[in-house]
Amino acid sequence: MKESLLYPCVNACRSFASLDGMWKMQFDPEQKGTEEKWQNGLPDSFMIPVPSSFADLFTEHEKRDYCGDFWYETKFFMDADSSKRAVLRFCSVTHRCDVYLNGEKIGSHEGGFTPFAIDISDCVRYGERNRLSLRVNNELNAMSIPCGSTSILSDGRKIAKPYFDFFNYSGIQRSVYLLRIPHESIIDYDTEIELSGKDAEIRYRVETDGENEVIAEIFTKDGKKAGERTGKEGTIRIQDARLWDIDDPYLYSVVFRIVKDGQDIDKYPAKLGVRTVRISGNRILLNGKEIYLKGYGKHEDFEVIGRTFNPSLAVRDFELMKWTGANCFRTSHYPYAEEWYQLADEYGFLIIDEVPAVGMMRSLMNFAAAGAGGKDTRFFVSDTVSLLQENHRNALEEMIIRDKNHPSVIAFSIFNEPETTYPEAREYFAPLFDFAKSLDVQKRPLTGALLLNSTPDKCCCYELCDFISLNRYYGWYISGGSDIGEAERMFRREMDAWAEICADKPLIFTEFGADTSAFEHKLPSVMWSQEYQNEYYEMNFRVMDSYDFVCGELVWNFADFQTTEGIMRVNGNKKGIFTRNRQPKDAAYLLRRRWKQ
Ligand code: GCB
Repeated sequence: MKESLLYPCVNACRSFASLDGMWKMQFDPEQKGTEEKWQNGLPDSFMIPVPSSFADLFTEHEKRDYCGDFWYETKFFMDADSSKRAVLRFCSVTHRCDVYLNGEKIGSHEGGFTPFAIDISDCVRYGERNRLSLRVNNELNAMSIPCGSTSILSDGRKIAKPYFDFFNYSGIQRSVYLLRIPHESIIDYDTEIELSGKDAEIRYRVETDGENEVIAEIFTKDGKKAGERTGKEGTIRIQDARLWDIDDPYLYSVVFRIVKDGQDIDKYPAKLGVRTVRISGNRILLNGKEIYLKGYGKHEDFEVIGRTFNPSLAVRDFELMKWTGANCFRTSHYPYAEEWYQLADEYGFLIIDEVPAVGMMRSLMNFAAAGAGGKDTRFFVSDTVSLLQENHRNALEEMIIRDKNHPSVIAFSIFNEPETTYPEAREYFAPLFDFAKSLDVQKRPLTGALLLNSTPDKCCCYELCDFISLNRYYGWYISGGSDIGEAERMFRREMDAWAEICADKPLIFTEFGADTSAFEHKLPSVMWSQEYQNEYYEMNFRVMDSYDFVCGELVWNFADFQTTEGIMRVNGNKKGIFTRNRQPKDAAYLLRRRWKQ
Protein backbone atom coordinates (compact mmCIF):
# COMPACT_ATOMS: atom_id res chain seq x y z
CA MET A 1 0.00 0.00 0.00
CA LYS A 2 1.24 3.49 -0.86
CA GLU A 3 1.81 5.82 2.07
CA SER A 4 -0.83 8.46 2.66
CA LEU A 5 -0.27 11.77 0.85
CA LEU A 6 -2.56 13.76 3.16
CA TYR A 7 -1.20 17.19 4.02
CA PRO A 8 0.35 17.31 7.53
CA CYS A 9 -1.72 18.56 10.45
CA VAL A 10 -1.50 18.82 14.23
CA ASN A 11 -4.26 17.78 16.63
CA ALA A 12 -4.81 15.44 19.55
CA CYS A 13 -4.03 12.41 17.34
CA ARG A 14 -1.40 13.71 14.92
CA SER A 15 1.62 15.94 14.99
CA PHE A 16 4.63 16.76 12.88
CA ALA A 17 8.04 18.35 13.11
CA SER A 18 9.54 20.28 10.26
CA LEU A 19 12.98 19.11 9.15
CA ASP A 20 13.49 22.30 7.13
CA GLY A 21 16.62 24.30 7.81
CA MET A 22 20.26 24.22 6.86
CA TRP A 23 21.33 20.81 5.60
CA LYS A 24 24.62 19.57 4.18
CA MET A 25 24.97 19.11 0.44
CA GLN A 26 27.62 17.73 -1.89
CA PHE A 27 27.74 17.35 -5.66
CA ASP A 28 28.78 13.94 -6.94
CA PRO A 29 29.79 14.45 -10.59
CA GLU A 30 31.82 11.23 -10.68
CA GLN A 31 29.03 9.21 -9.09
CA LYS A 32 31.25 7.77 -6.42
CA GLY A 33 28.93 8.52 -3.50
CA THR A 34 27.23 5.15 -3.49
CA GLU A 35 30.48 3.19 -3.69
CA GLU A 36 32.10 5.34 -1.03
CA LYS A 37 28.97 5.15 1.10
CA TRP A 38 28.30 8.85 1.44
CA GLN A 39 25.07 7.85 3.16
CA ASN A 40 27.29 7.34 6.23
CA GLY A 41 28.45 10.97 6.16
CA LEU A 42 29.27 13.43 3.39
CA PRO A 43 33.05 13.79 3.06
CA ASP A 44 33.24 17.37 1.77
CA SER A 45 29.91 19.15 2.02
CA PHE A 46 28.67 22.73 2.01
CA MET A 47 25.56 24.18 3.68
CA ILE A 48 22.30 24.39 1.77
CA PRO A 49 18.85 25.60 2.79
CA VAL A 50 16.06 23.03 2.63
CA PRO A 51 13.76 23.69 0.92
CA SER A 52 15.47 25.48 -1.94
CA SER A 53 16.24 25.28 -5.62
CA PHE A 54 20.02 25.27 -5.42
CA ALA A 55 20.74 26.80 -8.84
CA ASP A 56 20.52 30.52 -8.12
CA LEU A 57 22.08 30.53 -4.66
CA PHE A 58 25.68 30.34 -5.78
CA THR A 59 28.02 32.40 -7.93
CA GLU A 60 29.65 29.70 -10.08
CA HIS A 61 28.37 28.35 -13.41
CA GLU A 62 29.35 24.84 -12.29
CA LYS A 63 26.91 25.01 -9.39
CA ARG A 64 24.06 26.82 -11.12
CA ASP A 65 24.05 24.47 -14.07
CA TYR A 66 24.98 21.34 -12.13
CA CYS A 67 23.45 18.22 -13.57
CA GLY A 68 23.91 14.72 -12.22
CA ASP A 69 23.91 13.14 -8.75
CA PHE A 70 24.05 15.26 -5.60
CA TRP A 71 23.65 14.38 -1.95
CA TYR A 72 21.91 15.91 1.04
CA GLU A 73 22.31 15.13 4.72
CA THR A 74 20.75 16.20 7.99
CA LYS A 75 20.34 14.83 11.48
CA PHE A 76 17.19 14.85 13.55
CA PHE A 77 16.36 13.77 17.05
CA MET A 78 13.61 11.18 17.42
CA ASP A 79 11.89 11.21 20.78
CA ALA A 80 11.50 7.96 22.71
CA ASP A 81 7.75 7.65 22.15
CA SER A 82 7.12 4.75 19.77
CA SER A 83 3.36 4.63 20.38
CA LYS A 84 2.76 6.49 17.10
CA ARG A 85 4.01 5.75 13.61
CA ALA A 86 6.90 7.85 12.39
CA VAL A 87 6.70 8.85 8.73
CA LEU A 88 8.96 11.06 6.65
CA ARG A 89 7.12 13.22 4.13
CA PHE A 90 9.07 14.84 1.31
CA CYS A 91 6.89 17.41 -0.43
CA SER A 92 9.10 17.42 -3.54
CA VAL A 93 12.56 16.24 -4.47
CA THR A 94 13.44 17.03 -8.07
CA HIS A 95 13.62 14.84 -10.09
CA ARG A 96 14.42 11.55 -8.32
CA CYS A 97 16.11 10.29 -5.20
CA ASP A 98 17.16 7.43 -2.94
CA VAL A 99 16.56 7.97 0.76
CA TYR A 100 18.81 6.57 3.52
CA LEU A 101 18.28 6.50 7.26
CA ASN A 102 21.37 5.84 9.38
CA GLY A 103 23.12 4.53 6.28
CA GLU A 104 20.36 2.09 5.23
CA LYS A 105 18.32 2.66 2.11
CA ILE A 106 14.67 3.08 3.07
CA GLY A 107 13.05 4.20 -0.16
CA SER A 108 13.27 5.96 -3.47
CA HIS A 109 11.05 8.15 -5.61
CA GLU A 110 10.84 9.23 -9.23
CA GLY A 111 9.17 12.55 -10.13
CA GLY A 112 10.06 15.96 -8.82
CA PHE A 113 6.74 17.73 -8.25
CA THR A 114 4.63 15.54 -6.02
CA PRO A 115 5.10 14.38 -2.42
CA PHE A 116 6.04 10.94 -1.18
CA ALA A 117 6.17 9.48 2.29
CA ILE A 118 8.20 6.71 3.92
CA ASP A 119 7.25 4.93 7.13
CA ILE A 120 10.32 4.74 9.36
CA SER A 121 8.61 3.41 12.50
CA ASP A 122 10.56 0.16 12.39
CA CYS A 123 13.97 1.51 11.47
CA VAL A 124 14.29 4.88 13.19
CA ARG A 125 16.34 4.97 16.41
CA TYR A 126 14.04 6.21 19.18
CA GLY A 127 15.52 8.49 21.79
CA GLU A 128 18.52 9.21 19.53
CA ARG A 129 19.78 11.40 16.75
CA ASN A 130 19.29 9.89 13.31
CA ARG A 131 21.15 10.63 10.10
CA LEU A 132 18.94 11.24 7.06
CA SER A 133 20.69 11.24 3.67
CA LEU A 134 19.42 11.55 0.12
CA ARG A 135 21.07 10.86 -3.19
CA VAL A 136 19.25 13.10 -5.64
CA ASN A 137 19.55 13.24 -9.42
CA ASN A 138 18.29 15.98 -11.76
CA GLU A 139 19.13 14.56 -15.18
CA LEU A 140 16.54 14.68 -17.92
CA ASN A 141 15.87 11.91 -20.40
CA ALA A 142 13.17 10.56 -22.66
CA MET A 143 11.57 8.59 -19.82
CA SER A 144 11.53 11.34 -17.21
CA ILE A 145 8.67 13.78 -16.96
CA PRO A 146 9.41 16.52 -17.75
CA CYS A 147 11.31 15.19 -20.80
CA GLY A 148 14.67 16.26 -22.08
CA SER A 149 18.18 14.98 -22.55
CA THR A 150 21.52 15.30 -20.81
CA SER A 151 24.66 16.33 -22.73
CA ILE A 152 28.32 16.36 -21.83
CA LEU A 153 30.17 19.67 -22.20
CA SER A 154 33.72 19.79 -23.57
CA ASP A 155 35.09 20.04 -20.03
CA GLY A 156 33.31 16.82 -19.10
CA ARG A 157 30.46 18.37 -17.11
CA LYS A 158 26.94 17.14 -17.64
CA ILE A 159 24.34 19.69 -18.63
CA ALA A 160 20.56 19.38 -18.77
CA LYS A 161 18.96 19.93 -22.17
CA PRO A 162 15.28 20.40 -21.44
CA TYR A 163 12.76 19.87 -24.23
CA PHE A 164 10.79 22.57 -22.43
CA ASP A 165 11.04 26.28 -21.83
CA PHE A 166 11.73 26.69 -18.12
CA PHE A 167 14.84 26.35 -16.02
CA ASN A 168 15.54 22.87 -14.71
CA TYR A 169 15.44 23.98 -11.07
CA SER A 170 16.08 21.07 -8.75
CA GLY A 171 16.96 19.87 -5.28
CA ILE A 172 14.80 19.36 -2.21
CA GLN A 173 12.49 22.11 -3.37
CA ARG A 174 9.70 21.75 -0.84
CA SER A 175 9.49 21.02 2.87
CA VAL A 176 10.43 17.79 4.64
CA TYR A 177 8.33 16.69 7.61
CA LEU A 178 8.56 14.05 10.27
CA LEU A 179 4.96 13.01 10.89
CA ARG A 180 3.67 11.21 13.96
CA ILE A 181 0.41 9.49 13.17
CA PRO A 182 -1.60 6.79 14.88
CA HIS A 183 -1.03 3.15 13.95
CA GLU A 184 -4.58 2.93 12.74
CA SER A 185 -5.01 6.02 10.66
CA ILE A 186 -6.85 7.84 7.93
CA ILE A 187 -5.03 7.27 4.66
CA ASP A 188 -7.14 9.21 2.19
CA TYR A 189 -10.61 10.57 1.54
CA ASP A 190 -12.64 11.97 -1.28
CA THR A 191 -15.93 13.72 -1.76
CA GLU A 192 -18.50 13.93 -4.54
CA ILE A 193 -20.97 16.78 -4.53
CA GLU A 194 -24.50 16.92 -5.88
CA LEU A 195 -26.69 19.99 -5.59
CA SER A 196 -30.36 19.41 -5.05
CA GLY A 197 -32.40 22.57 -4.84
CA LYS A 198 -30.98 24.64 -2.02
CA ASP A 199 -29.31 21.62 -0.42
CA ALA A 200 -26.11 19.78 -1.20
CA GLU A 201 -25.38 16.10 -0.88
CA ILE A 202 -21.84 15.28 0.02
CA ARG A 203 -20.96 11.70 -0.77
CA TYR A 204 -17.72 10.90 1.05
CA ARG A 205 -15.40 7.91 1.18
CA VAL A 206 -12.65 7.51 3.77
CA GLU A 207 -9.82 5.02 3.48
CA THR A 208 -8.24 3.80 6.73
CA ASP A 209 -5.86 0.97 7.48
CA GLY A 210 -8.03 -0.57 10.20
CA GLU A 211 -11.51 -1.82 10.95
CA ASN A 212 -12.76 0.70 13.48
CA GLU A 213 -15.71 2.97 12.90
CA VAL A 214 -15.36 6.27 11.05
CA ILE A 215 -17.41 9.38 11.83
CA ALA A 216 -17.62 12.24 9.34
CA GLU A 217 -18.78 15.68 10.47
CA ILE A 218 -19.21 18.92 8.55
CA PHE A 219 -19.11 22.32 10.23
CA THR A 220 -19.89 25.82 9.03
CA LYS A 221 -17.26 28.56 9.27
CA ASP A 222 -18.62 29.66 12.61
CA GLY A 223 -18.43 26.16 14.03
CA LYS A 224 -22.04 25.02 13.73
CA LYS A 225 -22.58 21.40 12.76
CA ALA A 226 -23.99 21.17 9.24
CA GLY A 227 -24.17 17.40 9.04
CA GLU A 228 -22.82 14.13 10.38
CA ARG A 229 -22.70 10.48 9.46
CA THR A 230 -21.10 7.27 10.68
CA GLY A 231 -19.38 4.92 8.25
CA LYS A 232 -16.37 4.83 5.97
CA GLU A 233 -18.62 6.00 3.20
CA GLY A 234 -21.95 7.66 3.06
CA THR A 235 -23.85 10.78 2.14
CA ILE A 236 -24.31 13.88 4.24
CA ARG A 237 -26.97 16.36 3.29
CA ILE A 238 -26.19 20.01 3.99
CA GLN A 239 -29.38 22.00 4.15
CA ASP A 240 -29.48 25.36 2.51
CA ALA A 241 -25.85 24.93 1.51
CA ARG A 242 -23.65 27.93 0.92
CA LEU A 243 -21.75 27.18 -2.29
CA TRP A 244 -18.08 27.74 -3.01
CA ASP A 245 -17.83 30.20 -5.88
CA ILE A 246 -15.31 32.64 -7.29
CA ASP A 247 -17.11 35.62 -5.70
CA ASP A 248 -17.87 33.86 -2.44
CA PRO A 249 -15.35 31.05 -1.83
CA TYR A 250 -17.11 29.76 1.24
CA LEU A 251 -15.38 26.84 2.93
CA TYR A 252 -16.94 24.41 5.38
CA SER A 253 -14.71 22.25 7.51
CA VAL A 254 -14.97 18.52 7.45
CA VAL A 255 -13.55 16.29 10.14
CA PHE A 256 -13.08 12.55 9.82
CA ARG A 257 -12.51 10.54 12.97
CA ILE A 258 -11.68 6.90 13.61
CA VAL A 259 -13.43 6.07 16.85
CA LYS A 260 -13.11 3.15 19.24
CA ASP A 261 -15.00 2.94 22.57
CA GLY A 262 -15.87 6.60 22.33
CA GLN A 263 -12.22 7.63 21.94
CA ASP A 264 -10.67 9.22 18.85
CA ILE A 265 -7.95 6.98 17.43
CA ASP A 266 -7.29 9.32 14.52
CA LYS A 267 -8.73 12.59 13.37
CA TYR A 268 -8.17 14.45 10.11
CA PRO A 269 -9.63 17.93 9.50
CA ALA A 270 -9.91 19.52 6.07
CA LYS A 271 -11.68 22.30 4.21
CA LEU A 272 -14.68 21.52 2.05
CA GLY A 273 -15.89 23.74 -0.77
CA VAL A 274 -19.35 22.80 -1.94
CA ARG A 275 -19.32 23.25 -5.70
CA THR A 276 -19.86 21.28 -8.89
CA VAL A 277 -18.01 21.44 -12.19
CA ARG A 278 -19.60 20.10 -15.35
CA ILE A 279 -19.36 20.44 -19.07
CA SER A 280 -22.65 20.94 -20.85
CA GLY A 281 -22.51 21.26 -24.61
CA ASN A 282 -19.87 23.84 -25.32
CA ARG A 283 -20.02 25.45 -21.90
CA ILE A 284 -18.09 24.98 -18.67
CA LEU A 285 -20.44 25.15 -15.70
CA LEU A 286 -19.54 25.99 -12.12
CA ASN A 287 -22.47 25.23 -9.83
CA GLY A 288 -24.62 24.87 -12.92
CA LYS A 289 -23.76 28.36 -14.21
CA GLU A 290 -21.63 29.21 -17.21
CA ILE A 291 -18.15 30.36 -16.38
CA TYR A 292 -15.62 32.07 -18.63
CA LEU A 293 -12.03 31.40 -17.55
CA LYS A 294 -9.84 34.49 -17.36
CA GLY A 295 -6.29 34.30 -16.19
CA TYR A 296 -2.85 32.93 -16.63
CA GLY A 297 -0.43 30.18 -17.24
CA LYS A 298 2.08 30.55 -14.42
CA HIS A 299 5.33 29.16 -13.13
CA GLU A 300 6.70 28.68 -9.66
CA ASP A 301 9.59 31.02 -10.32
CA PHE A 302 11.32 33.91 -8.62
CA GLU A 303 14.75 35.51 -8.21
CA VAL A 304 17.11 33.55 -5.96
CA ILE A 305 14.50 31.14 -4.61
CA GLY A 306 13.82 29.49 -7.97
CA ARG A 307 10.86 27.19 -7.56
CA THR A 308 10.67 27.22 -3.75
CA PHE A 309 7.30 28.17 -2.28
CA ASN A 310 7.30 31.55 -0.60
CA PRO A 311 4.05 32.60 1.10
CA SER A 312 4.61 36.34 0.58
CA LEU A 313 5.26 35.87 -3.11
CA ALA A 314 2.20 33.65 -3.45
CA VAL A 315 -0.04 36.22 -1.78
CA ARG A 316 1.39 38.93 -4.04
CA ASP A 317 0.62 36.75 -7.07
CA PHE A 318 -2.96 36.15 -5.98
CA GLU A 319 -3.43 39.86 -5.27
CA LEU A 320 -2.07 40.79 -8.70
CA MET A 321 -4.19 38.20 -10.45
CA LYS A 322 -7.25 39.44 -8.62
CA TRP A 323 -6.37 43.05 -9.47
CA THR A 324 -6.43 42.19 -13.18
CA GLY A 325 -9.82 40.54 -12.77
CA ALA A 326 -8.54 36.99 -13.33
CA ASN A 327 -10.38 33.98 -11.96
CA CYS A 328 -8.22 31.07 -13.09
CA PHE A 329 -4.69 29.79 -13.62
CA ARG A 330 -3.07 26.68 -14.98
CA THR A 331 -0.25 25.13 -12.96
CA SER A 332 1.90 25.04 -16.08
CA HIS A 333 3.84 22.79 -16.34
CA TYR A 334 3.78 20.73 -13.13
CA PRO A 335 1.82 20.46 -9.89
CA TYR A 336 2.73 23.40 -7.64
CA ALA A 337 3.34 23.37 -3.90
CA GLU A 338 0.20 22.38 -2.01
CA GLU A 339 -0.07 25.82 -0.40
CA TRP A 340 -0.96 27.32 -3.82
CA TYR A 341 -4.12 25.23 -3.91
CA GLN A 342 -4.99 26.08 -0.30
CA LEU A 343 -4.73 29.77 -1.16
CA ALA A 344 -6.76 29.31 -4.34
CA ASP A 345 -9.49 27.66 -2.25
CA GLU A 346 -9.52 30.72 0.01
CA TYR A 347 -9.26 33.32 -2.76
CA GLY A 348 -11.85 31.68 -5.00
CA PHE A 349 -9.52 30.93 -7.90
CA LEU A 350 -10.03 28.11 -10.36
CA ILE A 351 -7.09 25.86 -11.16
CA ILE A 352 -6.32 23.67 -14.13
CA ASP A 353 -3.90 21.26 -12.50
CA GLU A 354 -1.18 20.04 -14.83
CA VAL A 355 1.02 16.96 -14.57
CA PRO A 356 4.69 17.53 -15.56
CA ALA A 357 4.19 15.88 -18.96
CA VAL A 358 5.98 18.57 -20.91
CA GLY A 359 8.70 18.29 -23.55
CA MET A 360 7.17 15.34 -25.36
CA MET A 361 8.79 16.31 -28.59
CA ARG A 362 12.48 15.76 -29.21
CA SER A 363 13.44 19.41 -29.60
CA LEU A 364 15.19 22.04 -27.54
CA MET A 365 12.84 24.72 -28.87
CA ASN A 366 9.61 22.94 -29.63
CA PHE A 367 7.74 26.22 -30.20
CA ALA A 368 10.10 27.01 -33.06
CA ALA A 369 10.35 23.44 -34.34
CA ALA A 370 6.61 23.03 -34.48
CA GLY A 371 6.16 26.35 -36.22
CA ALA A 372 8.63 25.77 -39.01
CA GLY A 373 6.56 23.38 -41.05
CA GLY A 374 5.56 21.13 -38.18
CA LYS A 375 8.62 19.08 -37.29
CA ASP A 376 7.83 15.49 -36.37
CA THR A 377 10.33 13.75 -34.06
CA ARG A 378 8.40 10.46 -33.67
CA PHE A 379 8.54 10.97 -29.92
CA PHE A 380 5.98 8.29 -29.16
CA VAL A 381 7.62 5.72 -31.38
CA SER A 382 10.53 4.44 -29.32
CA ASP A 383 11.53 1.58 -27.03
CA THR A 384 11.40 3.78 -23.96
CA VAL A 385 7.80 4.91 -24.36
CA SER A 386 6.39 2.35 -21.94
CA LEU A 387 8.76 3.55 -19.20
CA LEU A 388 7.78 7.13 -19.90
CA GLN A 389 4.14 6.15 -19.69
CA GLU A 390 4.72 4.45 -16.34
CA ASN A 391 6.30 7.61 -14.90
CA HIS A 392 3.53 9.70 -16.40
CA ARG A 393 0.93 7.42 -14.84
CA ASN A 394 2.56 7.61 -11.41
CA ALA A 395 2.81 11.39 -11.56
CA LEU A 396 -0.85 11.61 -12.55
CA GLU A 397 -1.84 9.35 -9.70
CA GLU A 398 0.15 11.34 -7.15
CA MET A 399 -1.20 14.65 -8.43
CA ILE A 400 -4.84 13.58 -8.44
CA ILE A 401 -4.62 11.91 -5.02
CA ARG A 402 -2.91 15.00 -3.62
CA ASP A 403 -5.16 17.65 -5.18
CA LYS A 404 -8.58 16.09 -5.71
CA ASN A 405 -10.19 17.58 -2.60
CA HIS A 406 -9.53 21.22 -3.45
CA PRO A 407 -12.63 23.02 -4.69
CA SER A 408 -10.31 25.28 -6.69
CA VAL A 409 -9.20 22.38 -8.88
CA ILE A 410 -11.73 22.30 -11.70
CA ALA A 411 -9.82 20.27 -14.30
CA PHE A 412 -6.72 18.16 -14.78
CA SER A 413 -4.34 18.69 -17.66
CA ILE A 414 -2.68 15.50 -18.84
CA PHE A 415 -0.04 17.07 -21.08
CA ASN A 416 1.52 20.22 -22.45
CA GLU A 417 2.34 20.36 -26.15
CA PRO A 418 3.25 16.80 -27.03
CA GLU A 419 3.52 15.66 -30.62
CA THR A 420 -0.03 14.60 -31.30
CA THR A 421 0.17 14.31 -35.03
CA TYR A 422 0.30 10.52 -35.47
CA PRO A 423 -1.72 7.58 -34.09
CA GLU A 424 0.96 6.38 -31.64
CA ALA A 425 0.42 9.58 -29.65
CA ARG A 426 -3.21 8.69 -29.17
CA GLU A 427 -2.29 5.13 -28.20
CA TYR A 428 0.02 6.62 -25.62
CA PHE A 429 -2.46 9.10 -24.16
CA ALA A 430 -5.80 7.28 -24.31
CA PRO A 431 -5.03 4.93 -21.37
CA LEU A 432 -3.75 7.87 -19.32
CA PHE A 433 -7.00 9.77 -19.81
CA ASP A 434 -8.94 6.62 -18.79
CA PHE A 435 -6.72 6.21 -15.76
CA ALA A 436 -7.17 9.84 -14.68
CA LYS A 437 -10.95 9.52 -15.04
CA SER A 438 -10.93 6.41 -12.90
CA LEU A 439 -8.97 8.17 -10.14
CA ASP A 440 -11.18 11.21 -9.82
CA VAL A 441 -14.54 10.45 -8.25
CA GLN A 442 -15.68 13.98 -9.08
CA LYS A 443 -15.08 13.19 -12.75
CA ARG A 444 -13.69 16.64 -13.37
CA PRO A 445 -13.01 17.54 -17.00
CA LEU A 446 -9.71 16.38 -18.45
CA THR A 447 -7.73 18.30 -20.99
CA GLY A 448 -4.24 18.81 -22.39
CA ALA A 449 -2.60 21.88 -23.92
CA LEU A 450 -2.16 21.49 -27.68
CA LEU A 451 0.88 22.77 -29.58
CA LEU A 452 0.44 24.97 -32.62
CA ASN A 453 0.96 22.08 -35.03
CA SER A 454 -1.86 20.12 -33.33
CA THR A 455 -4.35 21.54 -35.79
CA PRO A 456 -7.84 20.11 -36.36
CA ASP A 457 -6.72 18.28 -39.50
CA LYS A 458 -3.60 16.75 -37.90
CA CYS A 459 -4.18 16.30 -34.18
CA CYS A 460 -4.91 12.73 -33.09
CA CYS A 461 -5.60 13.55 -29.43
CA TYR A 462 -8.07 16.41 -29.14
CA GLU A 463 -11.00 13.99 -28.96
CA LEU A 464 -9.64 12.69 -25.66
CA CYS A 465 -10.17 16.11 -24.09
CA ASP A 466 -13.41 17.16 -22.39
CA PHE A 467 -12.58 20.69 -23.43
CA ILE A 468 -10.02 21.69 -26.02
CA SER A 469 -7.02 23.70 -24.80
CA LEU A 470 -4.93 25.53 -27.36
CA ASN A 471 -1.51 27.14 -27.01
CA ARG A 472 -1.35 29.58 -29.91
CA TYR A 473 1.18 32.21 -30.90
CA TYR A 474 -0.27 33.90 -33.99
CA GLY A 475 1.42 37.27 -34.09
CA TRP A 476 4.48 36.06 -32.23
CA TYR A 477 6.09 32.83 -33.48
CA ILE A 478 3.88 33.09 -36.56
CA SER A 479 3.67 36.31 -38.60
CA GLY A 480 4.72 38.76 -35.91
CA GLY A 481 5.20 42.52 -36.07
CA SER A 482 4.06 44.24 -39.24
CA ASP A 483 2.63 40.95 -40.49
CA ILE A 484 0.12 40.72 -37.62
CA GLY A 485 -2.73 41.16 -40.13
CA GLU A 486 -1.74 37.87 -41.75
CA ALA A 487 -1.46 36.31 -38.27
CA GLU A 488 -5.08 37.29 -37.63
CA ARG A 489 -6.21 35.74 -40.93
CA MET A 490 -4.37 32.49 -40.19
CA PHE A 491 -5.73 32.38 -36.67
CA ARG A 492 -9.29 32.81 -37.95
CA ARG A 493 -8.76 30.07 -40.53
CA GLU A 494 -7.69 27.68 -37.80
CA MET A 495 -10.58 28.67 -35.56
CA ASP A 496 -13.03 28.15 -38.41
CA ALA A 497 -11.66 24.64 -38.79
CA TRP A 498 -12.08 23.93 -35.06
CA ALA A 499 -15.60 25.33 -35.22
CA GLU A 500 -16.44 22.85 -37.95
CA ILE A 501 -15.34 19.76 -36.09
CA CYS A 502 -16.00 20.54 -32.46
CA ALA A 503 -18.06 23.62 -31.83
CA ASP A 504 -20.07 21.33 -29.54
CA LYS A 505 -17.19 21.25 -27.02
CA PRO A 506 -15.80 24.12 -24.98
CA LEU A 507 -12.48 25.47 -26.19
CA ILE A 508 -10.11 27.55 -24.14
CA PHE A 509 -6.75 29.15 -24.78
CA THR A 510 -4.16 27.88 -22.36
CA GLU A 511 -1.38 30.02 -23.85
CA PHE A 512 -0.95 33.05 -26.07
CA GLY A 513 1.56 35.78 -25.54
CA ALA A 514 4.42 37.91 -26.80
CA ASP A 515 7.87 38.47 -25.32
CA THR A 516 8.05 42.04 -24.05
CA SER A 517 10.81 44.02 -22.45
CA ALA A 518 9.61 46.10 -19.52
CA PHE A 519 12.08 48.77 -20.69
CA GLU A 520 11.05 49.11 -24.35
CA HIS A 521 8.55 51.61 -25.72
CA LYS A 522 8.24 52.30 -29.43
CA LEU A 523 5.88 54.24 -31.69
CA PRO A 524 4.92 52.66 -33.98
CA SER A 525 5.35 49.43 -32.13
CA VAL A 526 7.99 46.79 -32.75
CA MET A 527 8.06 43.25 -31.43
CA TRP A 528 9.36 43.18 -27.83
CA SER A 529 7.95 46.66 -27.10
CA GLN A 530 5.13 47.16 -24.61
CA GLU A 531 3.03 48.71 -27.37
CA TYR A 532 3.35 45.52 -29.40
CA GLN A 533 2.32 43.32 -26.48
CA ASN A 534 -0.91 45.35 -26.27
CA GLU A 535 -1.52 45.18 -30.01
CA TYR A 536 -0.85 41.44 -29.94
CA TYR A 537 -3.45 40.92 -27.20
CA GLU A 538 -6.00 43.19 -28.86
CA MET A 539 -5.73 41.15 -32.06
CA ASN A 540 -5.99 37.84 -30.19
CA PHE A 541 -9.01 38.97 -28.18
CA ARG A 542 -10.72 40.17 -31.35
CA VAL A 543 -10.41 36.67 -32.80
CA MET A 544 -11.42 34.87 -29.61
CA ASP A 545 -14.47 37.06 -29.15
CA SER A 546 -15.76 36.02 -32.56
CA TYR A 547 -16.21 32.36 -31.59
CA ASP A 548 -19.02 31.36 -29.32
CA PHE A 549 -17.47 28.10 -28.14
CA VAL A 550 -14.42 29.87 -26.66
CA CYS A 551 -14.83 29.54 -22.89
CA GLY A 552 -11.59 30.89 -21.57
CA GLU A 553 -8.38 32.79 -22.09
CA LEU A 554 -5.28 32.09 -20.02
CA VAL A 555 -2.50 34.36 -21.20
CA TRP A 556 1.12 33.32 -21.31
CA ASN A 557 2.60 34.13 -18.85
CA PHE A 558 1.67 35.72 -15.56
CA ALA A 559 5.26 36.90 -15.02
CA ASP A 560 8.64 36.77 -16.72
CA PHE A 561 10.46 33.60 -15.75
CA GLN A 562 13.82 31.88 -15.92
CA THR A 563 14.65 29.48 -18.72
CA THR A 564 17.78 27.79 -20.02
CA GLU A 565 20.06 30.35 -21.66
CA GLY A 566 19.98 30.62 -25.45
CA ILE A 567 19.56 32.87 -28.46
CA MET A 568 15.77 32.92 -28.14
CA ARG A 569 15.70 34.01 -24.50
CA VAL A 570 17.07 37.16 -22.86
CA ASN A 571 17.93 35.81 -19.41
CA GLY A 572 14.58 34.06 -19.46
CA ASN A 573 11.18 34.21 -21.09
CA LYS A 574 9.77 37.73 -21.16
CA LYS A 575 6.13 37.04 -22.01
CA GLY A 576 5.08 38.08 -18.52
CA ILE A 577 2.22 40.49 -17.95
CA PHE A 578 4.24 41.28 -14.86
CA THR A 579 7.99 41.42 -14.57
CA ARG A 580 9.79 38.75 -12.60
CA ASN A 581 9.69 41.22 -9.69
CA ARG A 582 5.90 41.34 -9.92
CA GLN A 583 5.47 44.86 -11.32
CA PRO A 584 3.01 45.50 -14.16
CA LYS A 585 3.86 45.92 -17.82
CA ASP A 586 1.40 48.03 -19.82
CA ALA A 587 -0.54 44.92 -20.85
CA ALA A 588 -1.59 44.38 -17.23
CA TYR A 589 -3.82 47.47 -17.51
CA LEU A 590 -5.26 46.21 -20.78
CA LEU A 591 -6.18 42.88 -19.18
CA ARG A 592 -7.61 44.64 -16.16
CA ARG A 593 -9.86 46.77 -18.39
CA ARG A 594 -11.06 43.70 -20.26
CA TRP A 595 -11.48 41.29 -17.37
CA LYS A 596 -13.00 43.72 -14.90
CA GLN A 597 -15.78 44.57 -17.33
C1 GCB B 1 4.87 27.15 -25.27
C2 GCB B 1 5.18 26.37 -24.04
C3 GCB B 1 5.70 27.23 -22.92
C4 GCB B 1 6.66 28.25 -23.46
C5 GCB B 1 5.92 29.12 -24.44
C6 GCB B 1 6.81 30.20 -25.07
O1 GCB B 1 4.15 26.77 -26.11
O2 GCB B 1 4.12 25.58 -23.61
O3 GCB B 1 6.31 26.41 -21.96
O4 GCB B 1 7.27 29.01 -22.46
O5 GCB B 1 5.44 28.34 -25.48
O6 GCB B 1 6.91 31.28 -24.52
O7 GCB B 1 7.43 29.92 -26.08
